[in-house]
Amino acid sequence: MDYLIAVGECLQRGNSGETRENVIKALEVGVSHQEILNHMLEVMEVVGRKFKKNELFVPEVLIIGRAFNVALEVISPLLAVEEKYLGTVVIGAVKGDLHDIGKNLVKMLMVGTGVRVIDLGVDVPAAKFVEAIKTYEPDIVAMSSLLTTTMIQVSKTIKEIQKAGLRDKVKIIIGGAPVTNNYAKNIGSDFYAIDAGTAAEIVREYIQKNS
Ligand code: B1M
Repeated sequence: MDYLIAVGECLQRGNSGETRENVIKALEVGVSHQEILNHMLEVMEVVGRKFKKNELFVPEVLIIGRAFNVALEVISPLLAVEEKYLGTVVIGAVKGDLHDIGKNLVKMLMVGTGVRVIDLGVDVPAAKFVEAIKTYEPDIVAMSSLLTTTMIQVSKTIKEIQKAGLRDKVKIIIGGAPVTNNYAKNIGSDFYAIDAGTAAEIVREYIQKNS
């Protein structure tokens, strides 16, 4: 029985219990934790691509993301700190915005690229983003806005990051239904992503080029 292949198959089906079981069995027969993680990340890359092409839908991706996190809990203690993450992303829905389904999808697919994602949650004021940059020193700050009325908060947050002298230290990616590429350019964001798959791809490319 190839437990590594089974990990990938169960993960793709979103079966948390079986994914976890096969991760444990793979470790028992001597597959390295790094090999398991790499395989899981490959699966998440496929998931991201399928989601982008509408071959997978929101509930499926959320279930697969949960299975990924359950399996990651088994592997995490085995990963040395320095090999754990390729980079760090701080993510949140901006002040006044309580929508988190899209943000959580973005987060899950970003985790699937091998980065550490610090999730600040919803209704995140600019000051909290600034504080998080100081604390976690992320490579990228990701902001989600689902309301036309909260788009302005994305711009305000970028200004606050600038005021705090931290703008050069991070790249910024923004998205959410009312946000557009033009808006992103106008307010000085580095990247815009129309959906979670694209956001994860942008992060993957940036981190790979700069790590
Ligand atoms: Co609200 N809501 N909602 N809502 N809600 C919308 C967004 C709305 C379009 C509905 C409508 O009127 N047709 C409308 C916004 C109109 C506008 O401003 N243009 C709206 C409104 C008005 C409101 C309230 C004001 C309603 C009220 O109280 N009068 C209120 C505001 C609350 C607040 O935030 N302060 C409100 C409340 C809520 C609920 C709490 C009930 C609930 C949220 C639950 C939750 O998130 N936990 C809710 C929901 C569920 C929706 C709809 C129905 C679905 C949103 C969703 O999760 N979509 C939505 C209508 C709709 O979209 N059909 C609506 C699925 C999700 C996967 O898509 O979040 O767009 P989405 O994410 C996408 C992309 O946008 C992108 O990737 C994802 C897909 O891959 N993306 C990013 C998102 N973040 C990104 C970040 C990135 C990159 C891409 O980089 C960092």
